[in-house]
Amino acid sequence: MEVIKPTLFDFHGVSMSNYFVKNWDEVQNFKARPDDILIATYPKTGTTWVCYMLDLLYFGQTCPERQTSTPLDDRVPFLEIAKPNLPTGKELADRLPTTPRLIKTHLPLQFVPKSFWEQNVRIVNVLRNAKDTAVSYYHFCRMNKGMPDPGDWSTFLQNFMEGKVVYGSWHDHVNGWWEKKETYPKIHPMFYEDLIQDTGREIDKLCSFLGLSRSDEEKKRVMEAVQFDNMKKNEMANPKTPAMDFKISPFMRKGKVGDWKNHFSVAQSEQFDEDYKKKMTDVTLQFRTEI
Ligand code: PPS
Repeated sequence: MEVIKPTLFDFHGVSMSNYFVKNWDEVQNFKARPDDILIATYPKTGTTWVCYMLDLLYFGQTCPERQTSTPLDDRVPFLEIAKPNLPTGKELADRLPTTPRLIKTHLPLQFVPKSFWEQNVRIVNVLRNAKDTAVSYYHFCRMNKGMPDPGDWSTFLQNFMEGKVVYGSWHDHVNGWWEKKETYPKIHPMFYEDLIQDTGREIDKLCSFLGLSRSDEEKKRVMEAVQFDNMKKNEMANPKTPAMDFKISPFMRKGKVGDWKNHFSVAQSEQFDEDYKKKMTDVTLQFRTEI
């Protein structure tokens, strides 16, 4: 069935589109388990990268056939997604046979089902600088019929700054998750830029957050598999749906820090920085826009 290009609407104060809120009640009533791991991110910040990393760290050795038999999207369901004629993310999560269950979400903090907090679930929060996120999001909306029409780059950028994109304001999303860490210590932030700079170090930190002991050899294997070029070639490790037109833009597009410089004009960059300063006042949260 053809996917109808969705529109944006205000949903409890956040811009959303139908496929991500259609299953709202079911999602809100999701029953998390204490050993679940939630990967919580704003879109386009490295979610798929970290999902794959986690899947390999947990199941790469014990269940290698999973790597070739099951697409990553089914191994790590997208909790709130509800697309026509497909199982919902919530159904896929309920059906997961693994322990732990790896579950991904792009929900802003205030929309996360309460059972995750009640069960004291460990959360990996992936973060990426706003400029590269905006660029990646723009190309994703261009190629994905499941996302609202982005318009041209300057229109999209303006909307991104105003939070008029699916999942709302990057600034609010990121600030919300960052602040939560103060009262909920089981959140592990991972910066995309750090991952690019030293994947091995970030895998070590992730393992220590999760209490996982993995041999150097195993971690090396994971590091190799999650490299951009290897993931790009691996059809099971990144999304592929009829809604996505890779001729317009691949999902694994560039995987770089600083691609924003190829998109932002000087005036756009200055305006963005001005706006950013007003919204991002917590000095403990620093992003790198180049490395
Ligand atoms: S989504 O659709 O919101 O889940 O997208 P998400 O996975 O969060 O982000 C997609 C961007 O992450 C890049 N990516 C990677 N970069 C470096 N190395 C690896 N292994 C990797 N895997 C995914 C992907 O290319 C998208 O970024 P851009 O800038 O568009 O290339």
